[in-house]
Amino acid sequence: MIPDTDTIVAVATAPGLGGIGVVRLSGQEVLSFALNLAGITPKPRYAHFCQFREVSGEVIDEGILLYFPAPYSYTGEFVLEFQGHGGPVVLNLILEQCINLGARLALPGEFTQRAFLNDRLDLVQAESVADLIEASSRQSAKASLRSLNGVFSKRINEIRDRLIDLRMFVEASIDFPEEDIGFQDKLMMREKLLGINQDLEVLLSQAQSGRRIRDGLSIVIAGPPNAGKSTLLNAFAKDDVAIVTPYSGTTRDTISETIRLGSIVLTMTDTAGIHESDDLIEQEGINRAHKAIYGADLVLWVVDASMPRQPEAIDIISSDIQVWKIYNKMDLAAPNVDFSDGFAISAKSGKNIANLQDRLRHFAESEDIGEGTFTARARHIEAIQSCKESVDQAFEVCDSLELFAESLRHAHGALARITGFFDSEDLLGEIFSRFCIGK
Ligand SMILES: Nc1nc2c(ncn2[C@@H]2O[C@H](COP(=O)(O)OP(=O)(O)OP(=O)(O)O)[C@@H](O)[C@H]2O)c(=O)[nH]1
Ligand SMILES: [Mg+2]
Repeated sequence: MIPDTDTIVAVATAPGLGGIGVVRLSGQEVLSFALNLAGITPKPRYAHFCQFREVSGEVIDEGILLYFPAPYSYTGEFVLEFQGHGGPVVLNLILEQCINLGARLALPGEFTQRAFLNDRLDLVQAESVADLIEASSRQSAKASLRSLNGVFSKRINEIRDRLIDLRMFVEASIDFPEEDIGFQDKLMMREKLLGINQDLEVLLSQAQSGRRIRDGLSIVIAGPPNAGKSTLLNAFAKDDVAIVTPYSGTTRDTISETIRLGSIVLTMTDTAGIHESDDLIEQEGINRAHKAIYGADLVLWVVDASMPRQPEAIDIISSDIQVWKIYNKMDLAAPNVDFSDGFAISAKSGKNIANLQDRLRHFAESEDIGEGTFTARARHIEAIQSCKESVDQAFEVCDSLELFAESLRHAHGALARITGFFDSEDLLGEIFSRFCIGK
């Protein structure tokens, strides 16, 4: 793709009132804007205090002018920043002046897209800029910053380099068949592939954890009807978000709420009670409950502690999904009920809810696996999975060099999609259009 090189402009600070507002310009030629608006030719990376003027000479605002010559700027182009007062009218006046002088209003994410096109950032880093801005918890902000600093990209590139290394060997063997590859070579190839496969598995689980940090954990409340699931959601939300009645089968639609526990953000989803039902509406609710459970990071399986023979989660939920058993209505439970395989609460009175929240917070915090943690998106996970599938495929076809080479090529392509090399414009457009304007 050939980068656009026209000069783009946008208000880089958030809309609304603020002490300071920044109008940012990027392009091949920005010095004329400084001359026209501020009457100076700024020194690189020097804070000039000056007045910003309309063409008529009338002063619009005063503030700091900064100039970053290419390639040492955010976009890798020539960048100019007008830092004035943060009112929308003032900032729009500066913006209008820039547009009158020939700049074009930037599209969402266009500054970061240019940084990517000018090799200032790879795609993972560019995405982490948006993730950092949108971070809803301290944990996800820290992890986004690590992605921005290249922690995730470095891991991908290490595996990519080893794939390239193996590809070079295999392609050379195909191109020069007279140098027959022997048993030892094949053994070496398999060993290298095994190493790559193991690293991909680690990367996949780290990326999945990074995805959970970025999106927040998904906690699903499920269980038999009338156990107090909606009451539990309301206790967490500290609000009557879900309808609670004494009747079984009250909840049909899934109801999701964002829950904050200190610096942790969770999405908590209440679902319809799971049981055999002839009611069409209830059946649909139960289908939705199963779907929510399937996508959950953790299921709180709520049962009524005052009722005998409550269904077990294990009969309903696949074993690879984490489940905590919650005995609700402990206030009504017989004195001899054994809660040792779960956690006893009373959602209605709030008893033990604070303890449950503490445990959930610890569970969420355990996602933070230290300095190596980074944020990842569903797109990255799909690409790593697809790379792994091609590597698995390569194992199966390693008797045929051509097929082996082809599988490695696919694996390489899948990894390259993550950092953005060999990518289609469609994908790039899709990613950058989700940014805010001015970034
Ligand atoms: N005594 C007591 N009653 C509770 C407790 N939690 C919920 N209830 C009552 O149990 C009944 C059912 O509560 P819900 O929260 O609607 O139960 P649910 O699991 O969402 O029910 P469905 O949506 O029908 O599956 C209501 O009358 C609640 O007030 C509790 O801890 N103790
Ligand atoms: Mg309910």
